[in-house]
Amino acid sequence: MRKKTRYVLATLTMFLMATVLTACSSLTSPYNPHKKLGPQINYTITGIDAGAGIMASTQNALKEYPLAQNKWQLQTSSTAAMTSTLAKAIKYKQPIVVTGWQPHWMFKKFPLKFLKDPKNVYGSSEQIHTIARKGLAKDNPGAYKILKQFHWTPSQMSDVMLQTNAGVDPKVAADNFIKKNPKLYQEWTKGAAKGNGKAVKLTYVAWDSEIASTNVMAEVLNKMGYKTTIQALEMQPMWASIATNAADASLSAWLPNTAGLYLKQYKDKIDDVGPNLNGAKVGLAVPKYMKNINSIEDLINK
Ligand code: PBE
Repeated sequence: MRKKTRYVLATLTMFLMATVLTACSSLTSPYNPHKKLGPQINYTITGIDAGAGIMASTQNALKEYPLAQNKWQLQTSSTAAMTSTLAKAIKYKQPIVVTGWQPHWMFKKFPLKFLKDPKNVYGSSEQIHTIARKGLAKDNPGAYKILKQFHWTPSQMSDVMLQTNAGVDPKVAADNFIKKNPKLYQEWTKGAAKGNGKAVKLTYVAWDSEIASTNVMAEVLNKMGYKTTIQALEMQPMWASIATNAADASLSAWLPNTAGLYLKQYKDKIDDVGPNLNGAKVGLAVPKYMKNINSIEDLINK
């Protein structure tokens, strides 16, 4: 009897060790389409900073699909930590699910695809809007006109982002872009009054996309004779800065979905100038080598 107990214990220990070892090694193994995805990545979606709209949307996705009920969780980190984890995973062809958005250089640098979102939790297409304080149109019509006329494409924005990602100072990258695109500069500034040293204060959230747009706008305004300052803030204070007239404008409003709650909250206190970029997108993304994972529903089913 004792011998038998010892035997059972030994077998159990070996079994446990083997399980732990497989569990550990599977976390660093290449993606295996013949095994369930969840256990291969500890049911974890790699996210970014807690305040981002994409994190709130992903919490909704956890409920709606229902991922949370199936052990899935969202890990908070930062854009920088997320993209570096992503780079490592891709290097070794490992499975990974991230919060992804476009425009962003991650889609240029890595072979990524968005997962289909049949429940439309992330909204179909996003725009980035420019918002201004109420009264800017009246107090500073020249700057307002330029803000209103500022519009560009995801690939133009990516041009600036890729420069800064390669280490170019954002201001220099913005300048390079304006020099390369004189026609755009003309469109944006057409019919607008010169600044003659008039101050403009822009606030932004320090996402790569808004570092790009805000620096370009600041350079454009400065070339037109305005004296522009830019200030990076978290998302909530950024919206508040416009609503309370502490700043003149911001080019950082991802709508209608990502920052939808803020627009709802501040609707009557800000001037929604309109989109500065169409065709933005927000969702969950995986590397293209995860061929059988194409929809958020596959996270549970496959
Ligand atoms: N983003 C980039 C932001 C907006 C811009 C998608 C990470 C967000 O989730 O709020």
